[in-house]
Order: sequence, then C-alpha cells, then structure tokens
Amino acid sequence: MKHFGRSSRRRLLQMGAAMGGGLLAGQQKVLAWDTPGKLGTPLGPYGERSPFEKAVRWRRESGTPETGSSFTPLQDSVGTLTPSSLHYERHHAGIPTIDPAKHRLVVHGMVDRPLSMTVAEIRRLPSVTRTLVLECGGNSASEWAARTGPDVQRSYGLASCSEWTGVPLSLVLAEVGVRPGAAWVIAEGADACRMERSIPLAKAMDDILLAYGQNGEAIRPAQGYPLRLIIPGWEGNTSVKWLHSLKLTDQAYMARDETAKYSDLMPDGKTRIFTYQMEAKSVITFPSGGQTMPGRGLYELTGLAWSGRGRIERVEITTDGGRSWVNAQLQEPRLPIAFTRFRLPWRFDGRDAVIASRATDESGYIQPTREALVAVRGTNSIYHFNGIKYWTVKADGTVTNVEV
Ligand SMILES: Nc1nc2c(c(=O)[nH]1)N[C@H]1C(S)=C(S)[C@@H](COP(=O)(O)O)O[C@H]1N2
Ligand SMILES: [Mo]
Repeated sequence: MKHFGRSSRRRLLQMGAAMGGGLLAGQQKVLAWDTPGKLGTPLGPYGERSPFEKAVRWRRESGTPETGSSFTPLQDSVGTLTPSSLHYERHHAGIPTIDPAKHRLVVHGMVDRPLSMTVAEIRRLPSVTRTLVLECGGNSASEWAARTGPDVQRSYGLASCSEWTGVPLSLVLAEVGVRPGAAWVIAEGADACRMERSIPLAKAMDDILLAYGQNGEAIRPAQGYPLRLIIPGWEGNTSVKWLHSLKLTDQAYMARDETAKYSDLMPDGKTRIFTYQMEAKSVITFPSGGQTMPGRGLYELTGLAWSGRGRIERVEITTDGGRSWVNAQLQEPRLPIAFTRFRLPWRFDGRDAVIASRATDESGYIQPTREALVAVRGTNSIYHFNGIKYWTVKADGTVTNVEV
C-alpha cells in the first residue's frame, strides 16, 4: 500500500477496522500472473479507451435528432472531471461544422471601437484556465414530478465538469470600450437557431470566459467549437456555444430562451425570469438507481457535489432515510464551481436502506429538501431543481429511485 498518501492509508485502515480487518475478505487470492506472450497493438495517433469500457451518453431527442440532450453517465464516473467524449450535450439546432479559419467573433453595439476577431486573434490574447461545472438549468427536471427518473444518468446527467481555457471577456470589452448606458451583452451562437441570451454587463466584466480549450485540447464540436462562452455558476443555457456575436445594449432582448424557456412558472401564476444562478446540489452516484449491490459487506459510498456560488464546504450522508447524518470525506482540492467528489465507507448489511446526500457551500447555503423547494416554487417548474436526492437500497441489493 506504499503508493497511497497518508490520509488515504489512514482511511483504508479505518475501513479495515470498520469491518474487523478483512478489507478484501471474500476475494480470491491471485496465485499466478496471467502473462500473455504476444505483442500488443501498435501505437496510435489519437487515444481511445479500452474496448472493455462501455460507459456512454444516454440520448433524449426532443422532436428531431438535432434538438435533443445527451446525458453524462455519472454512475460510471470516477474522480471529478468529465471526459470530453462523455460531456453532456444540449443542442437546439444540431452541431454546426465550423472552420475556425473562417469563423469571426463580432463585438458591436454600444461600444467605441467595434471589433471582428478571428479565433487565432482571440487565442493571442492573455488566457486563463479554470475547472468548472456546466449544468443545464433543466437538469433533474424529472425530480419535480412525482415519478422521478430511474437512474442518476437520466436524472442528473445534464451536468459535467471540464477544464476550460479561454480569454476573459472583460479583457475584450476593455478593448472595444463599452459606452455609458450599456447594461447588457447579447450573446448569439452561429448554429441554425442563432441561440441568444442576454447577460448583465456586471457579470460580463466579472468572470466570463471566451473559451476555446476543453480538457487540454480544442473544445469539441458538440461543446461549441471553435469558441463559446463559459459563464461560471450560471445555468448552462447562458454559456452560448459557437459564439459569433456579442452586442452591447441598454436593454435585455427577452429572447425565446429567456422568456418562453428557462423561466419558472411559480404557484401564484407569476414567472421568474433571468434565474441565472445554479445553487448547491449533490447526488450519490454509488449506489444509485438501476444498480445492484453485488452482496453484503463493506463498500465506499460516493457521489458528486457542486455549487454555482463557490466551493463545497460540507457533504452529509444519511443511510436511514434522513434521521441521522454524518459528514462524508471530500476530495481535495475543492475548486469553486467544480465537481467535488465525496466518499464514505458504508456497510450494506442486507437490510433496506434509504440513502441521500446534502451539500453545503461556502456561502453557507444548504441544499434544501424537495418538499422545501416545492413549498416555495410549486411543481410547475422545469428548471433549477436542486433538492436532496434519496435512493432506496433494497434488501435484495437492488437500488431504485424513491418515488415521492
Ligand atoms: N448556440 C447555442 N448555444 C447553446 C445551446 C444551443 O443549442 N446553441 N444550448 C445551451 C444549453 S441549453 C446548454 S445546457 C449548454 C450545453 O452545453 P454543452 O452541450 O456543451 O454541454 O449550451 C448552451 N448553449
Ligand atoms: Mo440547458
């Protein structure tokens, strides 16, 4: 066990102690290595995963194949990053094929010096790199309904975490010279629907990225190649992909995706709009809906927590339906607005268990119960569900979604 850090070693010892020493009890001893005598496959120009690995995105079409969503298999994820090939996708008009040499970003409207820039020109500017979660405002929409999604992929998979590289938007805005009276930036994508969102100038001056890099290479076509907005902590819809226009205005556009969509009908008949902020949220990924426990014994219960407001401060776990809660271990470093992996040793003793996680972020915000959320927002909402998520582990080892 020499290769484990001191704290991991201590945890393994704790887990060992928790089950009376035999951490690997019941597993067969390896008597001899199976050493194949033939050469492996040759080197390759671009990597692929092992053919034994089968995790894939689950796709939901909304009318046509171009206008759907695909969901990250969170149940298969380890660590805190989402591989680019498994990043969730949400397209309103398919994935355009854009030649970066022909692409332009135009910054215009209430500015002193309008600019048209190539991607190469943007990449020459000082860049920053940040690991950030991107979550669709409609993630976990099924949780508002009485009959919830069957597994963590379908109910939580519209969230992924990547390392993004790009140029701060504030830098480009300083170059063009924002005119007095300008209060909004209207971002528009180059896809067939010309997706538009209105972004308050204060946020544009704060931490928005004109991103061209994802996990160490160019952004994938599905994620907005060659250029997209990355708006930290805000609903994914605002992070406009295939970005080709930024227009400074004194008013919001009231575009389709901020009025008809991505708005929340409240119980009193009024609609909340411009609900940009994503709140603290967490979910247990193992054990989770659709999985089957291989047997009784010691396991590591694990999952992901994140918050649009900053770092995750604490994740508590219940295995008795919410009667008692204990703190999970949090994987360091805990980056703001990024997936934080939590873990807890747990013994499945063959009795029904109702498990859930509850996250607290650095602002002190505590993830609410579904009931508390519904009491304020009713059940007309589609977006911004972040209630505590319960799974039932049945005596026979099957894991299901709790129906409310
Ligand atoms: N131009 C454009 N930008 C877009 C979209 C789109 O359809 N077109 N979808 C939005 C939505 S609803 C979300 S949740 C995120 C999804 O980003 P991803 O596909 O990289 O995960 O992009 C946003 N930006
Ligand atoms: Mo979205």
